[in-house]
Amino acid sequence: MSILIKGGTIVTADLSYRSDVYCAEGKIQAIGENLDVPAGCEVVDAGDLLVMPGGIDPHTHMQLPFMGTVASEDFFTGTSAGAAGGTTSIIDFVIPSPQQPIMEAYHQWMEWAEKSATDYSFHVAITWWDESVYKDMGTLVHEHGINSFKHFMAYKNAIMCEDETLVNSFSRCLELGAMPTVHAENGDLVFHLQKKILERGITGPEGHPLSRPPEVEGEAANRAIRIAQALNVPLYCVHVSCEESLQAITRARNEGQRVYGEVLAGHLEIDESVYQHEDWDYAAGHVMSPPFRSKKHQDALWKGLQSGNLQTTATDHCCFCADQKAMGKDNFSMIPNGTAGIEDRMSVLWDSGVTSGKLTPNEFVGVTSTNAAKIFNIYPRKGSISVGADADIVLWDPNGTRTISAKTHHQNIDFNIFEGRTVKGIAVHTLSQGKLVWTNGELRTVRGAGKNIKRPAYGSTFDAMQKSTVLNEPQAVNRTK
Ligand code: URQ
Ligand code: ZN
Ligand code: ZN
Repeated sequence: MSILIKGGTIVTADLSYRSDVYCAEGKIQAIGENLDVPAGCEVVDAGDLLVMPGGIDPHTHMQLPFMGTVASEDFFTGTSAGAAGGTTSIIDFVIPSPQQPIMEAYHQWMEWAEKSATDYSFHVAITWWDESVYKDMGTLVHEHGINSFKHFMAYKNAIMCEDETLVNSFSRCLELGAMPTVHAENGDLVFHLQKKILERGITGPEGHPLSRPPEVEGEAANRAIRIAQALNVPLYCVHVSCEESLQAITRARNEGQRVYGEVLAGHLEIDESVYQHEDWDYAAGHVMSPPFRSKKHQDALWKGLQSGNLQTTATDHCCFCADQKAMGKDNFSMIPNGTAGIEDRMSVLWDSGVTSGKLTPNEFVGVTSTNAAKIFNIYPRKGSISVGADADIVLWDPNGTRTISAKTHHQNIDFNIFEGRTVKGIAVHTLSQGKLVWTNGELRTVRGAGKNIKRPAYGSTFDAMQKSTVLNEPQAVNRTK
């Protein structure tokens, strides 16, 4: 099976140029003009299209058991919907229940993910701590290609990490050369505020953002950043939603600390007025954490992306249908948190970011694919158009348009936060492992075709950081008397 992508303009994170791309055996075999290809090679006419690395969504939760239910999107339907929008790889999350053996949870998620249509990888959440967790983190890094560990600072009495676990796990990450990541909201504050708001008789979705104001996120982001600084370990902040977190990240980065920030397409484009909507289902459909914020924060997040203080975009694709959201009909804190995004992230970002001039096409590739590949140590296998890279490619029509709707999307959810929005910038063809999985509006994904992507521990970055930690080792004072 080989494919020649002919007549397109290659757009990578660092340059744009006209050339053809020849793919075979799942890899990019050649880039150039007048390429010599075997008889029978399929030719895809890419004239007027941009040839970009397939999107990487570093934050999804397919079929996540959460808040008493299970996310409605599974690994096959979710990766298929991603392909329809130009995304060809996901990094999902293994989230052990507290006291659940980490390796048991890992094997469970690997089994669920076998049905994926495109490639997948995992962050593993550390939701509790003892010596077995310490050991299992080593097994995951050394034997299973895991190089990132997630820490939920929210969700008290469930998967929330106390500071002691953050310190233990971050320290272990440094030993292993793995990236710690955080969901930064102060879970104790959320718990307290939820109680206060419910006591005031506010039970609807409008209570959700009231219980998670920006300072609740800013405090946790800053705390995680300072813990990482004290331990001399890098840090990746997921779904940065407010100015306060961005300021904490920017300050750290300006002081040379290795901190990365991720922003969701939803947080860039959807504002908090959705929670005031008179229709309960509509407001509840937007309940996710951190909540959507005011325009002030959206503007700050865009500036974060433009300035390079935020490096990646994601979706936190975690789908719950109306009947599931209704579990919180009388109490907003029981509404399963999460919504969709994997199919629309790239079009929304192109429509808002590139057509407006906020981002160049090259920067668009950086924030939708290449930066995540680099941060999570799978570049240039992923996130590049280069010989030897996986042939994960999206042929993008910068002038094509589509109108987003739950009635037509491929996501397995009855709601879409971008409902009715007509976006410019669409995926015309998507290739995964060198095969067409989306072409001219038709999904051609195959259940189980996706591969698990092993991500090696970090070498140089961490070696230097580990050494500097040792070099700065405080020396005992030699007191002779
Ligand atoms: O917190 C997360 O990232 C998961 C549980 C998805 N839900 C959400 O509201 N973001
Ligand atoms: Zn989260
Ligand atoms: Zn998440």
